[in-house]
Amino acid sequence: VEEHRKLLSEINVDVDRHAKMMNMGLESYKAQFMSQKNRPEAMKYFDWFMSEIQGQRIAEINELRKQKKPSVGAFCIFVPEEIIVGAGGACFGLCGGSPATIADAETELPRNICPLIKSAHGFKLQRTCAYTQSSDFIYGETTCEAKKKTWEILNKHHPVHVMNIPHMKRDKDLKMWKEEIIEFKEHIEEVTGKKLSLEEMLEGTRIINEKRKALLRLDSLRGLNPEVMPITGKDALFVTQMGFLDDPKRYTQKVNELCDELEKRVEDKISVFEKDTPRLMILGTPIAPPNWKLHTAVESSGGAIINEESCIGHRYYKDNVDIDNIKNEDDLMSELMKRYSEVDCACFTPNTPRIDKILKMYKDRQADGVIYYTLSFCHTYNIESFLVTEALEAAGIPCLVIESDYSPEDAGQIKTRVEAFLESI
Ligand code: BJ8
Repeated sequence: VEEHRKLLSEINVDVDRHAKMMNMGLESYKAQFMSQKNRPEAMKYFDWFMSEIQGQRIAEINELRKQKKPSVGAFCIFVPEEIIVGAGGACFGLCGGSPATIADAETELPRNICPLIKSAHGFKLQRTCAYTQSSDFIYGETTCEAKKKTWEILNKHHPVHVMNIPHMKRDKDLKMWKEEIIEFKEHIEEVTGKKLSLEEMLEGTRIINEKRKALLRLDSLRGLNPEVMPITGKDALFVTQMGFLDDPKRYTQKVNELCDELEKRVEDKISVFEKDTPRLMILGTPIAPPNWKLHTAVESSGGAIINEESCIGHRYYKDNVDIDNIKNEDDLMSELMKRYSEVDCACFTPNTPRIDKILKMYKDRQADGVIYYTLSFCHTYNIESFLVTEALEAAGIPCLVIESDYSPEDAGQIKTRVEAFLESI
């Protein structure tokens, strides 16, 4: 513990405030997760990871930094993490899910923007996130108005590298996107002072492909068999959230161990939900830790969440990079661009593949309903909900739309609406 405190002050964390924040987070985790019945044994690793989330993992990242490996904090799944991992470095998510930093953020940012951005910005101002403090630079992108303008302010406190992500997917947009990926790679080379080889980047891509495969395996195990649901949605969400912080090789191994156990549970018909529990899909904006409000509301009201169509969810792991026919660096950059352009974020216009995917997911999973979840003031997802719910209605799929921020105040109201929705399906 003393060593951790020493490291935290070396990276300029406000150690006392950080300790208070961590205690609050751990208490909330204990109350919401440890009280669940019949959890898989393999969740013990993830419970341990939670207890070391700003401890051992931070020590590992800073060890890499000492070896001049890159350390990159990101806010979006468009970050080409294959390149960072290929350089032997660490890539981690900084999206904020806590209300505790928002008041500080509002000293620099308007109140009426998305809480995910405000929460993360507040962590930087408070110096209470050891990941932010451990990053050589923060990866930013031009997906939404709130993000791209916040980078200009965040850059006053921490170096930010912005990638220009197009809002359409025409050939000329994709060409520019590929150039941005090349520029990102060059930026990593500048940070490390070392050229990256094709083999290194391919190795990084293999590692991340394996991680995405393991998450897809988890997604199938929890969602595709209506007879047996071997893990709660809340636990599966937490596992997915930790994928944005943990070392990718170790994490992949642990997710696969969890999947082995879940496969056995399916064989033995061990379900954590009663028969006929309504099975819901969540669609929409990312659910960053410690934002577990919706999952807690649904699963304490008699529903089960069987997947998240979100960037902390299916949108993150649904596609892999095809590396079978890569002969040179240019081929790899093209394949990375292809893979990233499959992401169906609401920042794109048009974004119809997202609707087709949702309808297919619903059918494959034989779900009973969906909740379209938008963070307050996220205009792209909020507006796109009209088109998504219209398609759902036409297909006869029950849907509840929830818009919320991180304050605990609407938790009761959300629960009431969820209960009414569950009764109606
Ligand atoms: S690929 S969803 S991670 S941009 S910050 S858009 S919630 S107003 S996070 Fe995102 Fe990349 Fe798209 Fe995924 Fe809305 Fe908030 Fe903006 Fe947000």
